[in-house]
Amino acid sequence: MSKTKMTNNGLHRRDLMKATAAGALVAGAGAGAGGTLGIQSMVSPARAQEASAHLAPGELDEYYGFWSSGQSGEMRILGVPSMREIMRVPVFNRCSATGWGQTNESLKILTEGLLPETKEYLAAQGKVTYDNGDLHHPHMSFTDGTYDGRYLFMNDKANTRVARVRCDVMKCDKIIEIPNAKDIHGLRPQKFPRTGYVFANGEHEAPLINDGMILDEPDKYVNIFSAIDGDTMTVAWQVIVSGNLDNCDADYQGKYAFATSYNSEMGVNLAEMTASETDHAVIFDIKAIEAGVAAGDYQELNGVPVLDGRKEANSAYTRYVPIPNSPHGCNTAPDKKHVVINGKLSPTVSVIDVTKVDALFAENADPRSCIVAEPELGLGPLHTAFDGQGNCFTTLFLDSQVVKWNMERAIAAYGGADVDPIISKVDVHYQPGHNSTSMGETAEADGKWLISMNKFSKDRFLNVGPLKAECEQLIDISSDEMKVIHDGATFAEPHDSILVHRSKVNPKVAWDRDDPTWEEARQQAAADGVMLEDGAEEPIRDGNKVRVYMYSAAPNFSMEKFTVKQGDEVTIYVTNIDDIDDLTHGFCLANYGIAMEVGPLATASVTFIAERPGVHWFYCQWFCHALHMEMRGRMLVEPRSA
Ligand code: CUK
Ligand code: CUA
Repeated sequence: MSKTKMTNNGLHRRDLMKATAAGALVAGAGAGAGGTLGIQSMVSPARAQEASAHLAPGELDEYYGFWSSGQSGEMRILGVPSMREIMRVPVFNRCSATGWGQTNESLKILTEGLLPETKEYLAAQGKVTYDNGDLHHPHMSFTDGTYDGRYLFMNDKANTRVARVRCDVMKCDKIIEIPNAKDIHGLRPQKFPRTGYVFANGEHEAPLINDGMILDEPDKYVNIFSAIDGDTMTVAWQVIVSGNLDNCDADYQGKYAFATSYNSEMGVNLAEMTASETDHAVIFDIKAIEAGVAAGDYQELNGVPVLDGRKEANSAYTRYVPIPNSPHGCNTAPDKKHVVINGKLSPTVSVIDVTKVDALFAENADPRSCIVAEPELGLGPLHTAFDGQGNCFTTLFLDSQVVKWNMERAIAAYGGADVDPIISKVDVHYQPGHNSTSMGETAEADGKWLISMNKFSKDRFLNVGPLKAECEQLIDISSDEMKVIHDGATFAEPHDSILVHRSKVNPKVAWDRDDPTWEEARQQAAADGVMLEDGAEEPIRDGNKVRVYMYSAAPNFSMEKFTVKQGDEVTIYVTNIDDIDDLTHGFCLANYGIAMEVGPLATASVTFIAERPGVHWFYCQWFCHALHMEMRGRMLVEPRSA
């Protein structure tokens, strides 16, 4: 029998007293001088915020949530806190609705950044681009430590690409394949002074020149860290590193980038990869690397300066901070001072103080001297988010929990003080990976909401068969007692999200007619003596190439029919001259496998071989008008023999 008295509900009496004392403390703070509010009043601010998550029909969310979709390859936009999915933005996938991957405009973006050897490989498959991707990390561009609403950047782990989405129209405008690296995983933009660089981790190791001359010789494999110029979407420089790079982040000073690195063993199977108890956080000195590039201390490979930052090279470019044990997440705190390295196989997170990083580059420096805290939080810490008030929220994959802990207390405990950094834990369902807080990866973290992105949903939703959705939970973090207030089901498999205050984002309601997206269409039309928004009366023939220019204005296409010959290469340009809010038209050519979205004032085009003779209806596939069903016309294809 324990000496500690138990109360009826099983709580230790001591714990109950502690809870009451904490409650009194918070109530006192909330009520101001002389306040004597009870538990009920202490809880009510949180309940008020909880109520604000339930938006009435027609009410708008306070935050844009930009979501990855993992192996679905797209980016998604949710409203937070309602968790309503508002839009899907195709990026690395093929989209039936918008024609992404089929229109000439999207194919230009999907193909122009591919490496020559990739184009060759794809041509041998009868393809011009990949049609899958694995999009893990969507992050917005920064200016002076906070989101600036210009761009979102995101990685494709499956095919080693990085994409950019324009926030003014929420469409992807650039995709590049990263040479030399293998399988881009962690991705973060530079926070200061601006983006600037987009840092991207090559996760998987391979020979630097991967032409088959080196195969099963893992000791000759390398890993590559890339800095991409976010304005031009070109690779500025790369650094060869030791170990597999996982996640990354940047500081608020513009001096350093950080990456977690597992498999310091450079093993190629599970046993080898997890043999060592210690792996690393790799720190990249941006100025030193730029100076190295300027001084010519690199080899040029595929047009990119590649510097040697391997551990054994002991260069001025990198430092390797020993971290237990296969660390995963890498998160810079809004205090602009601390970077949290999440232990994954270790129950700890390691906190780097960025003001102690300069000293790591001195001769014989202790490589762990930048570590100022290493709290033990629970099993499987993967990612950490922040509230801007000195508190951190770490997902515990194995424990299926999120733990709230205090940075200053963790630092004090590491220094020997008898304090527990852990404030509270909450169960999530189940096995969380990333989490994100409102504005939490910026200096303007506001501590309102936390999303826990859980890998398993199990019993949380109606059973839909063996393949189940993931479960994303909205957590109210406005008080120390974290409260799960919403489950959201999502399809395969969002890894990461950011919550951006709506004041940072201001998309257009219609395209600008001079948008660069359809520059090639504009030039071709000019060469044909046609204005895109006026269309042409008849198809314009140029040998066996036929160009059809039409405009759409609800509920009509400007052509009710056009005639081509079997075997012609036909390009159809559709310009939507409706400039009304939300008046999107589509163009679907039945039994030709063709469909595309044409937004207000946009032009879209598609090219195909008219190999099927006969009558083929084209119709508007975006419900636009009471006479939407009538918005159609005929393509007449004369048979070759005629
Ligand atoms: S990784 Cu997926 S849970 Cu790709 Cu950001 Cu950690
Ligand atoms: Cu235009 Cu439906």
